[in-house]
Amino acid sequence: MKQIDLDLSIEEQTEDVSLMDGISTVPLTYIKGFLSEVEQQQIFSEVDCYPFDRPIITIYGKQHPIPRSQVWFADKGCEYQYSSLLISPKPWPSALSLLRQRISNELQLQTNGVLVNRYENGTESMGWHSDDEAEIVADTEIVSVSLGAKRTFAVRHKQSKFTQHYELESGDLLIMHKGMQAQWQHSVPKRLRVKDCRINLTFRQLVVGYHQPS
Ligand SMILES: O=C(O)CCC(=O)C(=O)O
Repeated sequence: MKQIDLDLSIEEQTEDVSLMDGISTVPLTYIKGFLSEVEQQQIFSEVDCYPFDRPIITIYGKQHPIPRSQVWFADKGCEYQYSSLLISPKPWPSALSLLRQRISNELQLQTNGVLVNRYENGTESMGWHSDDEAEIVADTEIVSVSLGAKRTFAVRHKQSKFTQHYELESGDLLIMHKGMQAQWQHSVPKRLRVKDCRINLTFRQLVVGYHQPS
């Protein structure tokens, strides 16, 4: 993830702009309320035990903790590179393993890792980026599931800058399709009025053994 994660002290004021350059369709599928209340509770009851970390990354020569916490759960051999850090996979917790199975059965999408991001409140955020790491299997979908506080998910076309906002609520699911990472960026801007925590799960398919010496 080559992202600019500057922890700006003000909310980012992004505006939706109308159709430009013939770009009308963001390559996304948005399913509201994919998770039942019970599934949400199952995940919430585990989340406090997840081994969250707040990696320090270097931006323009200065060190910054990322403005949220995260943990990477994945199959063996699925190391994940974040900025210059190589993150080893932790074993799947049971509720996320069940959700991975549901995504496979109902959406026919195979994944072998999930990045969990925890935004304590609206002061925490994620900068503009694409999930275009080399270890992600080319042209595979990325499935994003949200829990907890409602937050804006912003997408922006790399060339035209056409921007679209989705107000994601607890239980919502997004599928980022082929073309999304090559042509678009996404972000979770600060929202200072949001006081509650949000959890986001992005299920991905990595090339097994990509970072392991042969
Ligand atoms: O929190 C979100 O909705 C987005 C997460 C994200 O962009 C990522 O994991 O790459």
